Amino acid sequence: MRDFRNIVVLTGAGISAESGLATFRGPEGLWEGHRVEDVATPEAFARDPELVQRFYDARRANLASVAPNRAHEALARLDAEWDGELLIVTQNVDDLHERAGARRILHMHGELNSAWCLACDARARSPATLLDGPSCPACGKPALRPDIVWFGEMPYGMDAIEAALMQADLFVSIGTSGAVYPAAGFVQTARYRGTRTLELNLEPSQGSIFFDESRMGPASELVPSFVDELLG
Ligand code: BV8
Repeated sequence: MRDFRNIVVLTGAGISAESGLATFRGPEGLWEGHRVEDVATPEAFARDPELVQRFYDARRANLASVAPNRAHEALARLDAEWDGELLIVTQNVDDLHERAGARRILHMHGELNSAWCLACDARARSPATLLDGPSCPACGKPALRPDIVWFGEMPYGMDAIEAALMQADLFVSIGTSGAVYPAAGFVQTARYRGTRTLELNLEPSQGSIFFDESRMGPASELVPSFVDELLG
């Protein structure tokens, strides 16, 4: 574990599960009581903007009541102490990596705490709720949507992610089911380049077979011991 220089970490909803945030693929495929396609698509927003705004307002409000767990804290320690390259690519829209102190983060699916103005394209810290049509801080128009990458929309930072994967000698996937692309394809990009691949997950993901090594268990246990191994 000690002869790596450049690391890419991919995190998913599983790393925030022990902080109390729901993962996506729970029982009967409901997510916070909704089917994903009813709330996380541009079509859903066009069809029923109020339903979608309420859904994200509730998740944004819930952030205040949860805290980072030992897995987020371990990655923040790695970020602080690792003198090689490190990029934490997260599919999560929560702010738990930041609140744990990590810095080298890329939110490829956007963030609950960011709002995107459909009138002027500006992005800014989101007001607590978007339901009552707050005005955009840049242009003043009441045209703010959640700055979240919905299904069918292009994830953020793909060039930076590809560049980091090209340099990486270690790719670690934490708490993701490997169900959503393009994130689920990163392990194959890494493998193709001969990068070592490690999965830390509660159960085998859909891409488990592509990993050199898979460790099963809760992130709050696996991630701290993995970081201890790396930092020697
Ligand atoms: C795009 C924001 C193209 C929403 C999200 C057919 C084949 C291939 C691809 C597609 C296809 N049909 C459609 C597509 C594309 C689609 C896709 O992949 N669909 C899937 C369903 C098949 N992808 C897209 O649309 C993406 N965009 O492709 O654009 C394009 C090209 C050109 C121009 C324009 C566009 C955009 C995808 C992003 C969607 N937005 N999030 C929101 O959060 O509100 S995705 C959503 O799923 C979240 O980001 C989430 O992170 C992500 C993946 O889920 P996971 O994080 O993995 O969570 P999940 O619950 O699934 O799994 C949790 C895991 O944790 C489990 O394995 C569990 O065992 C584990 N776990 C649980 N507890 C713990 C734990 N592990 C450790 N410890 C624990 N305690």
